[in-house]
Amino acid sequence: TFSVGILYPQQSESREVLSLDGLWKFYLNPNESSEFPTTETEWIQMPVPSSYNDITVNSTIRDHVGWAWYKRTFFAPKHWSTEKQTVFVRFGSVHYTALVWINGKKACEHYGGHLPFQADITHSLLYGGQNLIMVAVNNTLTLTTIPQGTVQHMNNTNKYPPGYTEFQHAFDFFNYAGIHRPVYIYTTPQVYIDDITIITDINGTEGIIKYNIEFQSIEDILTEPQCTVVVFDKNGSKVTSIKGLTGKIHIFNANFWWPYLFSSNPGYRYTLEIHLNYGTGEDIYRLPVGIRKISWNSTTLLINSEPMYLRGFGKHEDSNIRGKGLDYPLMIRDYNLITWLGANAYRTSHYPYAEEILEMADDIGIMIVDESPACTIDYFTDELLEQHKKVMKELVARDKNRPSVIMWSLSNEPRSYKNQSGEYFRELASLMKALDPSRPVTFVTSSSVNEDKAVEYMDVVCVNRYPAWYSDCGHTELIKRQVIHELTQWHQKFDKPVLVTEYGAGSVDGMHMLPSSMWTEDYQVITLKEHFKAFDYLRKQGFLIGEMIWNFADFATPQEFARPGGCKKGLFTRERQPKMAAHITRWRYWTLAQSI
Ligand code: GCB
Repeated sequence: TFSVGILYPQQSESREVLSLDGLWKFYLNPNESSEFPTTETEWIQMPVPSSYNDITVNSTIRDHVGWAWYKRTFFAPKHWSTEKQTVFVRFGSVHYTALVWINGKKACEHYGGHLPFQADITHSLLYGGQNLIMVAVNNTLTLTTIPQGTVQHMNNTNKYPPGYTEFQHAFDFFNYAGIHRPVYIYTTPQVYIDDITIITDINGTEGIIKYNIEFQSIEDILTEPQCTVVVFDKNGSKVTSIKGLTGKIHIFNANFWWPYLFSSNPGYRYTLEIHLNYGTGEDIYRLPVGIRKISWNSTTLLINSEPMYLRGFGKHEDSNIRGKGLDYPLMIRDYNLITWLGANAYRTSHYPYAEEILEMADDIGIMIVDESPACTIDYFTDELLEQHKKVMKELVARDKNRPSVIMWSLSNEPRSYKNQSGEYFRELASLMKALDPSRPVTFVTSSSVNEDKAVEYMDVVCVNRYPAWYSDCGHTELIKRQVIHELTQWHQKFDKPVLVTEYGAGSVDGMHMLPSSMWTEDYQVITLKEHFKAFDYLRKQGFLIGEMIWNFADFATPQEFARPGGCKKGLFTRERQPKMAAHITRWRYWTLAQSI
């Protein structure tokens, strides 16, 4: 069967889900081939989901660039063979290239991390018996992958042994690799719901849900299946129901989806219970839906016609030991810290985060700037553009129904001062408008106002800037002047709302000095405070739509002299304990929330 949808696997009356998370066997391929490991291969234990890099004490595994193998066995229940159905294997994400085999038969290939993919494995399984799944993973990046990277061959034998290579990338986070998110096997009935697209709108107190349901079938069918959509409120009471594969649902006196601290009932979602009937068969899938409408103009971003001010930060999927692997305790700890801070937004810097993480954002009411993995693009080629478009389509397919996603970010800090970047981003922005006209599109610039070639095609200007850190070191007294001057210029030149997506300073937790000095917690606090002064001035000018600190927590980077054990610009340590900066941010964000 051909599948276009990438709905999250869900158990229902008609669907079974089997988790393949747990311990897999792992083997690092020392050479550059993806050939099947031989029988003498020594497999070690590897948890899934997790990055493989920091699990062992072996720097060869930590720093590996190339192929790695995963395998495990599982049973497919016997009754699956007696029912006409499709069985899929679905990966939340694998870094970066993934080849998957079931019982020695190739199931699929996928290029690029951070996004889900799946394969129909119905005809490869042994039902009522044991099955083997093998996954080859390759974390090599090239100039035509998203993101970009290079492998350098070092030929100077005075310095390097023969065959010595060095992997390089321009982005500032450790290139973690492996099976990073949950792996599921799931079943669908003969005729099944393949995809759901919803667009919501509001009209006074009325909520409108436009929906469209795509179905697939194992065999050709002669008539259209019947579809019934039943809407439930948050308490599980039935609100209304409607028939048809596509339609418009009206909810009178609806509860809208609002951001955290904006309403007493943020993150409100209804549930659409979709019944797809064909003959005696039925498929049931439940989709939570937040009703909200995003609009924007040259100064303001609005949700449900109310102007929004984003209080947040950039984050990373990063923590000790598991690297970028999805970790539920960490995820909930992070959301507890986010609400403790009084934040209402963050950017998924610099790639799409796990679906489980966005699900929480929907639920709590956190506004998400949903960023693609195209971090720090340097060489703009047609081949890369094609790859970038493919990634954006996959991202929209995955996240289009999420109320938390309020903006798409095409890239972080591409070299947008280069001439070719203009046409490149013009094309991407128009693709996004075709895929989803309901959300603003942006990318995050670090170019100067006068040199940037791509911001003009965006709906919102997003800027990363580090006064008194990457320029004028030690001079926090310059921050207010520089921030006010630069952000005003961006708005005046492009006539668009401005969002500060990164600013801040590094601090080694526990290090203090008065007068303050770079890398101390004191310096980080003063840097933030000086920015707050500039933001307060700019908010009165009316075009600033939010402030985001870099970064929520300290995170791992490649080894570098400017990175003492990673990037230290976190409000929290990598262990998620507060630095001084977290307390003043909390003070500011709660004050802002109450004054809005
Ligand atoms: C940036 C990048 C971010 C880095 C940060 C830094 O501009 O967007 O990925 O981590 O600066 O700390 O240097």
